[in-house]
Amino acid sequence: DARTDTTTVLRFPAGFRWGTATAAYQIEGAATEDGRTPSIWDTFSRTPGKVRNGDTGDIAADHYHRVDEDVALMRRLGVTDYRFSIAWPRVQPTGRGPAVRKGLDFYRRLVDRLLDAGIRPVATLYHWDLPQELEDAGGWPQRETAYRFAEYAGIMADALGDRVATWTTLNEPWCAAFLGYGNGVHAPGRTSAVASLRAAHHLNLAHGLAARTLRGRLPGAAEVSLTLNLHAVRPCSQAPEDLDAARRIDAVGNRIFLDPVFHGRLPEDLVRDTAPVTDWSFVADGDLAAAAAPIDSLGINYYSPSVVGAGTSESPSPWAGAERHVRFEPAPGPRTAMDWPVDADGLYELLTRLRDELPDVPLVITENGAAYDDYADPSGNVKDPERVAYLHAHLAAVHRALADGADVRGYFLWSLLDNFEWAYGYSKRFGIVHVDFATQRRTLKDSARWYAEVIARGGLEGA
Ligand code: PNW
Repeated sequence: DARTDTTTVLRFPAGFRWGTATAAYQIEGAATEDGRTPSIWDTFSRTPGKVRNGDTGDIAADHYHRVDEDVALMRRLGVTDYRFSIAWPRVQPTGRGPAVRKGLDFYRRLVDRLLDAGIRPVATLYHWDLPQELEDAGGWPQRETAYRFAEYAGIMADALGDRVATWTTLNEPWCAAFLGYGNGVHAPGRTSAVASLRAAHHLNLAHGLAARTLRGRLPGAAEVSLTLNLHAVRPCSQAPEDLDAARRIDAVGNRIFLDPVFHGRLPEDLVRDTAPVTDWSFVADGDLAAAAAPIDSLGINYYSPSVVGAGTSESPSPWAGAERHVRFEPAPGPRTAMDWPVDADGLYELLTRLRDELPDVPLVITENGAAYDDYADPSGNVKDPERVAYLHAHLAAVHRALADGADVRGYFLWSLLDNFEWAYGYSKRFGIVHVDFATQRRTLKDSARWYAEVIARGGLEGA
């Protein structure tokens, strides 16, 4: 009887998908096994000074050898979906030619285990681990890489197309292009504004070509998607120059992907802003139409908002064309261990904006979560109260957006396991399951138990 309940429940729609997310390089390890060749992240992490403490993904959470245990963990949590990524250099070591059977077998086994456990597999084809050979041939700034990606997508559709529920082409092309080729804090560590814009364009093209290939080869029920880390950007004041700074970041952070993928066009203001950097002559006839291949949903990764004003950014900057016009302001309030502000309203703002701008596109939160240090209490329970508070606030924001008409279909918590956090190595823990990297022992944190309850209840306990 609801009237005798002391708490209200923020209930999510029936059929809402509750998942966790990971990425291949961050958890798999087994970097040289079964024919896998180096990706740009192997090269980058082995280059002194690039990753904190010299950490690499050589072993990571050893997921390659612990698939059964990790799927069993998810079954305990009761997740309906699992988002993982496929390591391109495991499947197609040179980025060209036929697939390696053992590489495919690993993902076949993972998908079989998931289906046995009643968990829907959601596969991402590219979560930043470009085969090094393709980088040596020019990487994402080269058009050829887009064609190679579409071919790899076709290989995966043929191998697993009948059993993967959702195929995501790319994870966060903004990071791949602008952190990888713009400010160089991610692999391959290049610092060239024009290279970052060329990369962004070829990632859009790669997405569209792959989406078309997938659609043509998959059974009707399979979904095709793309995941973007959209920037919830706020001007620090309503002064025209601060509004213009926010517009510039929206152009080179958000609309640079949204406009090609959903409207087959480049934002005019982006072309103007970047005129000092490039004339965009690398965009060939038909590219933007190709980028706009129909897809079934949009994945959104959200961690925190950005507050900007007129000024200049650090150099090298990831903000091609905007670096001499925009300054990022430290946001007020609490921060996570990444020093990222905790601000769930940013997620609500993003979801309601997309409700208005892309009313026909179903939305999925494909990543949300936080890095915090955890600690064991005397009885050995792993406590992470800040993470529970973060997750609660962000799910409440999703619920509010749903109530206000945003078509949000699911939520994937980043991350299932503590893992290799890119340039921060193992120093930042995003997992709801603690990993002791010396023993590879997994222990549920309080947040994992909390999330299992949310899933079982189909919603959040309110006040
Ligand atoms: C995302 N930034 O990365 C990735 O998809 C995950 O693999 C990652 O572990 C997670 O978020 C947490 O970092 C990002 O600097 C990395 O703006 C950096 C940024 C954004 C997203």
